Amino acid sequence: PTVGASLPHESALLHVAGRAHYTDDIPEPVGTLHAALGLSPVAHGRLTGIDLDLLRAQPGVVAVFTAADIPGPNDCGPIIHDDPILADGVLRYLGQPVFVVVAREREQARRAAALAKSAIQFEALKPVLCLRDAHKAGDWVLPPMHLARSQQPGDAALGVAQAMATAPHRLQGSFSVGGQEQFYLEGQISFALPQDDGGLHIHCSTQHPSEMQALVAHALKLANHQVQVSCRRMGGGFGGKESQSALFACAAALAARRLGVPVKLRLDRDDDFLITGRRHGFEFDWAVGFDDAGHLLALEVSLLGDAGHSADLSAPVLTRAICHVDNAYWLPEVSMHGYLPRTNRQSNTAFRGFGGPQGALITEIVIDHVARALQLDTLAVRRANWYGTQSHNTTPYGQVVTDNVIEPLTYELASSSDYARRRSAIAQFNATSPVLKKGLALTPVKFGISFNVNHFNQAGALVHVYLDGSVLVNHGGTEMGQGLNTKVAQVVAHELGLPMARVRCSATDTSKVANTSATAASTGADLNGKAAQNAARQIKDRLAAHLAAQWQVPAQDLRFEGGQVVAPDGRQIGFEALVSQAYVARVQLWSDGFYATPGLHWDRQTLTGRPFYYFAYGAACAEVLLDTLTGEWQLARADLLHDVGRSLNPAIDIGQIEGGFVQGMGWLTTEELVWHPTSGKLLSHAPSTYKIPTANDVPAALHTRLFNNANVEDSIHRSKAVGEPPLLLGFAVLLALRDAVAACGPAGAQPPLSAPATPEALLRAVDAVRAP
Ligand code: MTE
Ligand code: LUZ
Ligand code: MOS
Repeated sequence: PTVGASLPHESALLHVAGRAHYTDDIPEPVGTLHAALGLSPVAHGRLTGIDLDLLRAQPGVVAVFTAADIPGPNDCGPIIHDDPILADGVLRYLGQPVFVVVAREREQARRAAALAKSAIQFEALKPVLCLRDAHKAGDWVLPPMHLARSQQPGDAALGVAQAMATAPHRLQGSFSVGGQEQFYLEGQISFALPQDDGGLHIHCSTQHPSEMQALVAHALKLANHQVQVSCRRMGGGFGGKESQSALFACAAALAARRLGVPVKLRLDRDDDFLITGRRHGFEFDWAVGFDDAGHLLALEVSLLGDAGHSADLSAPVLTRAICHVDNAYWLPEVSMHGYLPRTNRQSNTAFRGFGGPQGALITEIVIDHVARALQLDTLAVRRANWYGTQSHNTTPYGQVVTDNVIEPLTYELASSSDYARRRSAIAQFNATSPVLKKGLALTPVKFGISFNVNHFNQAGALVHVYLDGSVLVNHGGTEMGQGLNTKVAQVVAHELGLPMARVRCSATDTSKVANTSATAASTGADLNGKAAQNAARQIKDRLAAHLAAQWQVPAQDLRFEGGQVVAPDGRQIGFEALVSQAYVARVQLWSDGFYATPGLHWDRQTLTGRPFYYFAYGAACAEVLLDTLTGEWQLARADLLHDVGRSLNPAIDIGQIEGGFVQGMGWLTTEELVWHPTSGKLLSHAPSTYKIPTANDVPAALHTRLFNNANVEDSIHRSKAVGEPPLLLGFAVLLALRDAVAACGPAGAQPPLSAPATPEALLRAVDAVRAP
């Protein structure tokens, strides 16, 4: 069988041998020029001029382009058109691209671009660098979002306030969580090649080729059919190449179009940090009302998402944050207020989880407070609040949870991780260990699958069967290491009953499948798998009809398996032989395929509907050992149990789960973004100062298992999306660290610990809970 088998990633051998071609490995035609971007040296200013003569005089420089050279609109914003390609009039953040310099060699272009400080003339303006200040001033990139749900009749917000007022216990607080750099190993890159008829072919490392095509065409006043965008693979995207590959595609395309020669723009890592946005950091204010058992009777949360200077994808990110505040919990009375303050910083964007992790985290933090206040075990309080299966199963946004497995899943993990025994062993250890403290946490995940922008939930595919019986598959999704091409090839191989070696996925290309959605929201295999299956089925049906007529058997009785087509009476023919016959009989041997997720609806005004096709579930149990003298810590053990439905490829899914967990842990512990408080320069703009997890941070004891649970919805082979949900498994590490810090204080101590929980932050929190 191909579907459900742990087959290696389609490019595994190329990856490990260093032979996989990325955009920068495409051979450069003679005459290729190289671009670099000149960046704003201030966080906020009025752009008064650019010393083009200075730049043009630099060695190797061929041309310099500014906003004035863009033939069409100077805009590369994905939804709202507030994102200039090159600064025009206003400098919005330190690092904003202001000009493109093109030179014979990449190094020459970079040296000239580095003169931006002297070449850019401006009048400095006061930058807004504090989220809370921007919020107080009411300066938001998009209008606020409010959602309240109450069990009382009448005004929901009033009902929640009443439930809060009458709750036996109340707590309130603030919490902040930092942003996160995608740190794709392959940086942003675009390579634009002019065509003889005035069109452009762009090789771009992007999760969204169709949008790159549209934005380039728009900026250059071309028709979409004149712009072809291709991407064979990315060295990671993690959301950072969903919208923000556009600026580089547009800049390279502009230069190539104006000069009539191929132009490549490959960013240096520091520039990538300074130019592009990241995961939105959030600031939360919360209040909770609860009873003696820890039931959350009322919850009020305000969410400030750090949008940066423009909207980018912030609206759907904030929407997803609001739609994940419930995480796995029934919140009978809840009110949420979401805001996107504008600051003079990089524009934040998609990152694995897309606001969901931020929204879900705040409720985990609230529950942690409730459990500590009541001196109950945190898992007991979580358990008291799970969504029900028959009742207590409507989300704040009105979707009924029909596939809830959180209780059996966490029960299984609590047993396999020996939670109860380790909980008491840790209490004993902490009682006699003044310096080293242990902490333990088991946290759940429920993650909604589908784009919350309804119409993005569609996909197309193109399947060719050649005369030798080999199959070439193209679909709208992009490969960023997550194994999408492997899964789609498995689906097609399964459908046609062929071994994997007979099926190949080719590069994503706007000239093959049109108007595709970004490969995002974890929907790659759900959408493109179904579209490719649809295409393969049509070919299979035609082949079956052809053979059925010849053999006088019902077409539906023919089975495609093991490279053969077999009739009930035992007659069989090889796939290749059948294909040759069908060709001679003039049967069409290629097909398109299409899929649109059924049953979704969403009202953007009221924030209600059914935004998600289904939910993916998971849980993680983490144990940490904290040195309270240095703030250093170790992840002693982690147990992960995750629901991928009926797995298309367990090996790939486990890779996604472990990778997501470690990436989530990095976000919440070591990855700290620091901007200079007055200049607004991002100071942590390289791996020297920005610390992502390494192989050494993966615990020796890491137990990952798949939860056996077929999707209740008719997803591709009843599998579930796996790309983003496991990132939320990393919560367990932060909550285990809170647990270890709490162990330094008296019973009921509330560690003042936000995220990322760096060693410095841990030491401050330890001091605070120890203080009398
Ligand atoms: N895995 C790898 N190796 N590299 C990536 O860039 N991106 C993640 C996730 N897993 C990513 C990854 C993100 S943000 C998403 S949305 C999904 O993969 C996208 O792919 P899928 O929809 O095919 O799961
Ligand atoms: N919605 C969503 C989106 O839920 N996830 C995404 O990645 C996304 N991207 C663009 C627009 N809406
Ligand atoms: Mo993923 S953040 O949806 O690209």
